[in-house]
Amino acid sequence: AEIAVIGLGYIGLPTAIMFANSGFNVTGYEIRREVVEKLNSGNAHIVEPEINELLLKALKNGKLRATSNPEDIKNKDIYIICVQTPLKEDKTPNLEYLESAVKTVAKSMKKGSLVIIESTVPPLTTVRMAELIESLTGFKAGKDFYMVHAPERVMPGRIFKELVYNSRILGGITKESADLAEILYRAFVKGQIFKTDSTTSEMVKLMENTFRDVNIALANEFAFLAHQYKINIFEAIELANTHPRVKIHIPGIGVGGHCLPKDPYLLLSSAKEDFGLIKKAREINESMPLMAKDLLFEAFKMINLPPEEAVVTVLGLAYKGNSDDTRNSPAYVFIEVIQDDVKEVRSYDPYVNGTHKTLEEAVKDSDAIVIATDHSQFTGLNWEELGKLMRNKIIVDGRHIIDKPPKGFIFRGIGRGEY
Ligand code: SAJ
Repeated sequence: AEIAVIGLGYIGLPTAIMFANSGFNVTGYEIRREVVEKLNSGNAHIVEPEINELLLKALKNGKLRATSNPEDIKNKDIYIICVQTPLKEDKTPNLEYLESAVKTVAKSMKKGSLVIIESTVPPLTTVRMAELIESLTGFKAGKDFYMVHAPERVMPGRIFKELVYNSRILGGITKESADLAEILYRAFVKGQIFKTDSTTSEMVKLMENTFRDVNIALANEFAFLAHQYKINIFEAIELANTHPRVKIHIPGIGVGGHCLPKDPYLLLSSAKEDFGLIKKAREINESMPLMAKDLLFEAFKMINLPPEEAVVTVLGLAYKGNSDDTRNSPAYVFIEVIQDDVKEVRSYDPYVNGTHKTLEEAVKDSDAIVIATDHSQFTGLNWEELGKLMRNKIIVDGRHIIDKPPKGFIFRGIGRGEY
């Protein structure tokens, strides 16, 4: 069967590569021409273990080709849509990329095509997109074409493993649609495959990330309380988690990435009413950079340092540890909320370009270090040595990198109320 993958980003490209290396003829459609050129010459535009080797293999075998020309994806048997579904300024879903991809597919497809949406979408979207295709083609959904929502569930950094071993949800607009998609994904999926209707699978995907977001918000609220009761929340969480049915998440400076900050809003967006819990959790998580700011300014006060004279070094810009991904990273939100109040904000990240190339340069003569990402490189640092380079010695730990506060420092940390 011939496959077209629409959108060659973090999900589309690995998916296209997997199908190509499973023997399918895959055409990857991407509107960014520079990405298409790069890919066809064997260079992936995203960082992910194994991606370049697997891409080269697919290209060498003639199984994969990228294109910006819609003519190249005419009359395919299968269309897999992997475009982004971001939020607008007002936090409502921006479905313009999805709609434009669906319109491109409607112009290209034939009778009998299977159309799959892998993008995370608000509940009811797949059914609506099937109606859009019906209106543009005159085809009847479930009879002249098949449609499925097949949400991706992979974690950046582990994509090629998780594509194979994670279990998968396939939500068909008809049972036959889901059955066809199951045959397709079995080409490389070794995990379990569960079939359902498309609105259920849309909910499942959004519930997974909302579950994580709400749980992190709860941990963050516990951390907030720990400062008032003067205890170390990490000790308390460890003890609570010895209960067989309790698994508290990790509090921190914020929740970033492409999914967790937006999916709870997508989940609510098709509903007329809700209870408010999910929105409140988002508010809590979005406010965490401000909590880090309060801790920093509390430390300034202790040494009578006027904030407008302070030089602050942020360690870590990526949204999570050992990653170069900065999408919605709380580190940038933190920088934004302090930069007008302090003299200078510097940054250092081993995977991302910050203001300084080395850690030593970044901390030299600065007054405070704020840890915003849990890179493994930051765990074993010799803080006392680094402290010698600094003008004042303040550390604000936003990611629980430091367990025992280093000597000679004023130490503040999210959830560390025991000082
Ligand atoms: N974080 C915390 N405390 C925690 C866990 C995470 O503050 O206890 C923060 C992280 O530092 C980071 C953010 O949350 O800033 C998100 O990180 P993450 O590791 O939770 O998730 P992502 O965004 O990398 O990937 C998630 C995954 N979803 C779930 O674990 C339910 C992944 O499986 C999904 O495929 C992905 O979203 C997606 O694409 O939807």
